[in-house]
Formats: sequence, C-alpha cells, structure tokens
Amino acid sequence: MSPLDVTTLNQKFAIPGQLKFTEDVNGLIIACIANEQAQSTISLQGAHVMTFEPVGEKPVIWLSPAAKLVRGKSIRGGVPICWPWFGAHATDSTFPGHGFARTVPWQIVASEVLSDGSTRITFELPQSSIPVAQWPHACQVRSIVTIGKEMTVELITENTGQMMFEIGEALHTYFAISDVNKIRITGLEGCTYLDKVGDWQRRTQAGAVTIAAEVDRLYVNTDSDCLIVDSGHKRCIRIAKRGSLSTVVWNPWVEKATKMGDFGSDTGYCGMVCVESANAAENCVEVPAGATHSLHVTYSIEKTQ
Ligand code: TA6
Repeated sequence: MSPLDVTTLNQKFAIPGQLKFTEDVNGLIIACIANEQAQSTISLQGAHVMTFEPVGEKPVIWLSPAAKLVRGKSIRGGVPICWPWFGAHATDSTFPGHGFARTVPWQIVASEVLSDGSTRITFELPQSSIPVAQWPHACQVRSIVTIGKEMTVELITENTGQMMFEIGEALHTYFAISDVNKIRITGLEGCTYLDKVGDWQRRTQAGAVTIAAEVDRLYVNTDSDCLIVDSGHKRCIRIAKRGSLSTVVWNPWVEKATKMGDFGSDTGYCGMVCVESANAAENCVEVPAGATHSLHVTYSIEKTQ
C-alpha cells in the first residue's frame, strides 16, 4: 500500500483539537499534535519525532535550526530511528549509516486518544519502503509514539519470515539542554563503553558523564535509566528504557559540528546532547522467525532546585 496523501490522512486519522497532518514545501507530511499536555511534530519520513514540548516546559527534544526537511535525507535533531543497523553497515560501506529506516516514508496505521488525554500514533514501515538489496527479510516494523506530559516511543520489530535475523537499532534522541558545560549524565557509572573518539577502545565509565570535548561512546550491557542533570534549566530529563542493552552518548563538539554544517551555528552543539537507547555491537538482537522484539523508551522531566 503506497503512503496516503495528506487529505486522506486527515480524513482517516486526524483527531479534532489534537492531531492533524500538514504537508511542507518539500512535500513531506508532518503529524502535528497539540493536546492539553504537550505539543509535538513528527515527520512521516522516518516516523521521525522532530519536537516534543510539554505544556509549561521548555522543549525536551533538540531540533537543529538548520535542520533540512528533504526527501531521503536524515533530519538533524529529534528522534531519528536507526534500523536495521546502527552506525556503519557491517559489510557494505555503500549502505546508509544508521540504516535506511530514518530516510524512507512510513505510513500511519492508527491514531487514538488515551484515557489520560495523551495522543498515540502508530506508524508502520511499509514493505515498499524497504530496499530488499539491503534488507532481504520479511518483517513488520512499527513505531508507536505517545505524546502527553511524558513521551514514549516504542520501536517494534516482528520477524514474519522463516529465518532468524539480527538487527542493530537506536532511538538516536537529541535532547535540548541549557549548555553542554552545565550538564552531567548519570546512570552509566561503572559501565563499559566503546570509545569511538579513542579508536573504539573499551573503557570503563568513572562517575557521571560530563562533556568538555567531542564525546562519542557506545555503552554496552546496560539497561539502566539515564538522567541528564541540567543545572542551567534546573531540571533532569529521565530516559527510561526497556528492551535496550546499549546506550550511546554523543556530542560532536565544535570542530565536528562545524564540519557537519547543520547545527545552526558555531555554538549549536552547546545546546544539545544525544543519549541514545540502542542495541548495537555485542548487544545486537537476534529475532527468531515468528518472534517480536520491542525497544521502548519513556522520556520525562523532573524539576530540581
Ligand atoms: O550516535 C553517534 C553517531 O554515530 C556519531 O558517530 C555521528 O555519526 C552521529 O551518530 C550522527 O550521525 P548522522 O548520520 O546522523 O550524521
């Protein structure tokens, strides 16, 4: 089934006063959610949450001021879905980094208001969007996004074929922070990480994670919650995950951010940090034929003095 046009989407899935679909100048379709608890925008390309702002709260998710909504290109910021591999493909360098899921059209299969007033949308990756040369496996992939005073994203992979397959994945979430010099990340103390900046050396995290240069770390074998403790915004952002044994912490710092060119300004990197709930490296997931795997994350705010 080819992705629906914006008029049909509004006829089938809009929720008066909560959810509507719009089309931007490049023809990309955006789900716009505004309920009594929060506002959010989600691109149907990649089922990519771009913004999330609880009522009365500063934005939780960072979206680059220079983010480009271009068909087939990843969006800088938000919650990119990295699937069915994380990072470079294991054997073919011509395949897209972080998989293809974040740059292809997804479709809507359901929208609903939950009893607590939050809005839930279910996205599905249509077979027509899956490049069979890169991923020759029968599967059903869905992302269920719930927008309320908290946000949850659940990435569900069902193996509908006859053979086991293995996936790498991540919700590559960019968080809005007061200043990279005013935060620390807790929950990873004592964990082993692969240090991409240090030639993938395996190291052990001592204490909270602080950032004073480029940081690109894949923490393995950890199912812990992480907290971004932001003294500037006097708040913590809690990242509570299930079905994920890897956590990635990334800030490109000035040189790499400038080279990437889509962080908005020379200091754009100061206002963001990625804490990614993933399954990568030794935590890649084998999904047997007929089985279903879920990666589920809840993002919430805790105020501090
Ligand atoms: O998750 C960290 C990372 O793998 C970094 O190494 C950097 O490549 C980042 O993802 C962004 O990747 P992207 O393909 O979105 O530019």
